[in-house]
Amino acid sequence: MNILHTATSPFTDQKPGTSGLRKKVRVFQTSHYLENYVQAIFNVATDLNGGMLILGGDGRYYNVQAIQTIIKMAVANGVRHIKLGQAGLFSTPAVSHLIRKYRAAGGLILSASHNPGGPEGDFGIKFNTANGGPADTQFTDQVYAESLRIAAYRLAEMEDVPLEAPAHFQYGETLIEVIDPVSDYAELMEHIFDFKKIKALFSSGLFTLCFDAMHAVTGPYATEIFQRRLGASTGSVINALPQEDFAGGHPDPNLIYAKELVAHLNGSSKAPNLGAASDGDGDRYMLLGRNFFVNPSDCLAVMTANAHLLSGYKQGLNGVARSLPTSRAVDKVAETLGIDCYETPTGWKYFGNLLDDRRITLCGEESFGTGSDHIREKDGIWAVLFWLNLVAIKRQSVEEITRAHWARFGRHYYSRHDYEGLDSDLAEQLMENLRARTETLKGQEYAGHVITDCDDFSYTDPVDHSITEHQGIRILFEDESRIVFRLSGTGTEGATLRVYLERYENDPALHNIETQVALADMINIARELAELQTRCGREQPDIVT
Ligand code: VG1
Ligand code: CO
Repeated sequence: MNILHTATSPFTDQKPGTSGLRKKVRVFQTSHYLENYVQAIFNVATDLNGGMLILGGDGRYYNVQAIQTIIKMAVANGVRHIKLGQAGLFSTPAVSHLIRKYRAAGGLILSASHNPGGPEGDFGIKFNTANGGPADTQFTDQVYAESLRIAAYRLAEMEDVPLEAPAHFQYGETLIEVIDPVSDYAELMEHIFDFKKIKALFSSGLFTLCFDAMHAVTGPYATEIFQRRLGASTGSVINALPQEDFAGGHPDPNLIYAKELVAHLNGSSKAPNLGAASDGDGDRYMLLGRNFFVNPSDCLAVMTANAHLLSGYKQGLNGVARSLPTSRAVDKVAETLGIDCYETPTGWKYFGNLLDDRRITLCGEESFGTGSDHIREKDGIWAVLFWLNLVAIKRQSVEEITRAHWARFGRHYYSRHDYEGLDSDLAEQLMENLRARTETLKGQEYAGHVITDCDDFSYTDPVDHSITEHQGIRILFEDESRIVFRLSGTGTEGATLRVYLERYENDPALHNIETQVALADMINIARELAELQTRCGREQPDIVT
């Protein structure tokens, strides 16, 4: 087979963020842009030469075109075996699982996750290494360095591979296999959870589910698992057909973007008992009970407190971890259980070492992500199955389970305020100003709340001892309230400031306050400290979750 060596010159903006390289579709369509970045990955991940690659994406616009290009590059770069998802589809958790199951050298996931799609939307590439997890910072730094000196890329001269149906093809030395994207993953879920019990729950006639796939990748997974294998009634999975532009929607599973689901759950007494939605690539999820929202930080805490009840986790938990901005609800549980609780920077890649070293079993982020040691990614469908399994055991509603949890451990009121599309320089200056004040803020009092500690979060990985600095400004108050400021690393336009607000309330009589009301003091203090109005001209956040 003829291998073409195409001369190219570097782009200066191929630095991966929190989760891979994410840009506007039209940037990825610039000639050589995709190829340069993919070649940089091949140059760093030398194990792919002679090894196996898992390749697929969330079905968004440009997914299939990018896959065809990457196949030709993989063949030209010596990959021996490529496993492709039928129609180019793989969820992020499924790729993580396939890498581990088939001992692949790595996987490429084409997704910009929860960012909108379509020709005017976003596209992205994530590379996961042999442990199934997102490449670590050391790796992504090398890829970036490589992208800055790239001079040529390789492409095999071959026809497009048909992706429509499972099949095998041999191209030169490379075996290309198109597989059903769901079956391996579904089998793993059956292994972890008690499908018999969940099936009995559905067949009891007392329980219904509504799962919103938001026209993204989880449609086929959810239909197979919830409807076909577990017997949830037809129609339990809505917006199940993956579409290139997510039918014009924003595949971010929160109360704002999953409107249709929220409306279903807030309906009459006939509303479904459990509601869930997932994001573009299926690693995030939102969980709802009837007229009830469980925030992702609480989800992690509830799971940690109850894991021993599930057969898949009955041996107990090694430990748990949460990202810095995630509420400290899980910390209270870990303390009671006497297990370790780690605080990591934002992004799933920081959980990898802790999972590989068997220091933790569960981990999660406030941004609608929870996962366990079954793979090395957060996993939306796994999380929904965890809840279904729990409800099937306890025969209590989502609300009852959560309220009982608060009564035992106290409630952490929690919210994230996002200020989007800020001028990047102004946003940097805002963060710099906070950073400069960390020492002087200690001991000061705001609206009756005394600041006990304040720093710019730095993380030392306990396994490889690598240090990651400047991960967010955290401000801790005497009454266990907390504010965290950080800039997003997944956006494609200007800067997004994220303000994370938290307040702990131990008294069950005070567990029914509306979240934004409960957090009013922290909201005002955050606004004052960040000087948002004077620096960025912003009074109100764009998105509150
Ligand atoms: C956001 C979330 C972070 C998550 C990341 C990737 O990053 O805050 O918790 O790990 O997205 O998730 P940032 O830097 O924008 O805050 V996904 O589902 O987009 O792969
Ligand atoms: Co995602």
